[in-house]
Amino acid sequence: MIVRTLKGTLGSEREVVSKGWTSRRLLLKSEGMGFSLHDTLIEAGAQLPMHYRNHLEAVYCIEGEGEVETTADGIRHQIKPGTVYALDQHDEHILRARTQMRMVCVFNPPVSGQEVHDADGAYPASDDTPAVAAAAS
Ligand code: 9YT
Repeated sequence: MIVRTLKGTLGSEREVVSKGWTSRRLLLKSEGMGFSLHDTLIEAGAQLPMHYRNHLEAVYCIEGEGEVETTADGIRHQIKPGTVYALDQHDEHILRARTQMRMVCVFNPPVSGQEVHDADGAYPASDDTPAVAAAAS
C-alpha cells in the first residue's frame, strides 16, 4: 500500500508551481497506478487555456468557484464544490477562477512529475500515451 499526505508534498519536487496554479502531485507514474492524482490550487482571477492532447483528465472541485469553457463551442459550465468535469474528448478549454479553487485532478496516462503546460496548454506525451505506445510496438 502507498500512503502519502498533502503535507508531505509541500516544498518537495511533487509540488509544481506554474503561472496561475500549484499542483501537489500525490500519485505519479512512478507509483504504478495507471493514473496520477493531484491536489491543485488555481489562483483567484487565473484564466488558463489548456488542451491536453496526450491525456485524459478529470477535475473535481472541492473549494472555490469559477467556470470552464469548451473552446470549440464557447459553452461555459459553472464550477463549484461538488462539480466534476472530465475532458473525455481531449477538449480544448479555458478554466477561469473567480476565487481560489482547489481541484482534485486525475490524469490518464499518469504524469511523471514536473510537467507544466507547453505553448498549446498540453503536457508532453508519455510512453503510456496510446499513440506513443503503438508507435513503439
Ligand atoms: C485544473 C487544471 O487542469 N489545472 C492545471 C494543473 C493540472 N491539472 C495539474 O497538473 O494539476
